[in-house]
Amino acid sequence: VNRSYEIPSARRAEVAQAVELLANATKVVLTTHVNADGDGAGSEAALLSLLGSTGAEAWIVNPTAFPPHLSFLVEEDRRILEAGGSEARDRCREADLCVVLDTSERSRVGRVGPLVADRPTLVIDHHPPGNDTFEGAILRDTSAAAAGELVFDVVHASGGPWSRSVTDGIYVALMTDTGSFRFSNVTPAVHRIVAELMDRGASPDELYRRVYGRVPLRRVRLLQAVLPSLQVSGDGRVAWISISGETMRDLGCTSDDLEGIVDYPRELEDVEVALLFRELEDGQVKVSFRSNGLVDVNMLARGFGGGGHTRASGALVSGSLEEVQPRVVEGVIEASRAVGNGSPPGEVSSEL
Ligand SMILES: [Mn+2]
Repeated sequence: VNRSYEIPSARRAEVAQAVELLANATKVVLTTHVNADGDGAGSEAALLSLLGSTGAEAWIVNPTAFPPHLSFLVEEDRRILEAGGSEARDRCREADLCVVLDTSERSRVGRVGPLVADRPTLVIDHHPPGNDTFEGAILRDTSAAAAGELVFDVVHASGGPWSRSVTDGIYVALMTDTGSFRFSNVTPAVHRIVAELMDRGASPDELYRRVYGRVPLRRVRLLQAVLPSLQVSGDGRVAWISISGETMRDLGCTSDDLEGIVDYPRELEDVEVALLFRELEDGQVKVSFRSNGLVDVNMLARGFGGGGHTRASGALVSGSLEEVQPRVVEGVIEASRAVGNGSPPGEVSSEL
């Protein structure tokens, strides 16, 4: 049993290369995918702080706004630049290194892509490569729970310094990408890293409260409005809820506010597939499919013109809620009946 953290040998060379690139860089732009999450933003905050300690000038330039509830992780607000502005354009043009975090795809960094097109890049990512991958140095490990786990390796191999932004940024990256340390991507290494971050000052209860403990009232009102729509199939294996466009409008909710709602039907005992129906403004219904492992919901969603992962997928179906819901529910109940006690189609990934 390995009781202390060691950088996995499979990525040691890539970590060393990343450390060297960062140590030699003088002007660095950090970026991540559109709608930065805790992993992208936390990893950026940690690297920004690490770069500050080496004397490099570093900036965060994201395709969409830095999440306001995570800006406490960044030491200096002025380091976060608006991608559409002239300062961002200038910093990207001067950069001798662009670090792309939590994705390796050009298409995922939106309008930042063209700004850094001819700059040397270092990708730090835990997703499989797509077909539009940045060229340049890559620190990639799909077995890492978060990009933040790889950033931890970089700081570890650099010998610190372990500033508040470093410890808290990496902690938030791991906490958010692992569903607060409960998804199947959690490994002993994740907990060893967390132990080290706590030794160096990270406070789980404080960081949890800052990230998750500030729920806007509209979210609870939404839950209140939506839970009465919960229905369960006769055999208990399929459960679903629906949200009308009117409810979303009346409460001033956006799709961000729906995060986690599908867990209410999904976590019911005996449920194999959970569905969330959301009526859109354009005469379509967005259907989210979640599987607890036995049913491949990627295949199910494909049957309705969508797709995704084996355990999480989605489809846009034309028609009203009243038309679409019974049709999809019927198809899913049928498919879930057809599946016996086979082996699970796949593990849940970090970002469903
Ligand atoms: Mn991630």
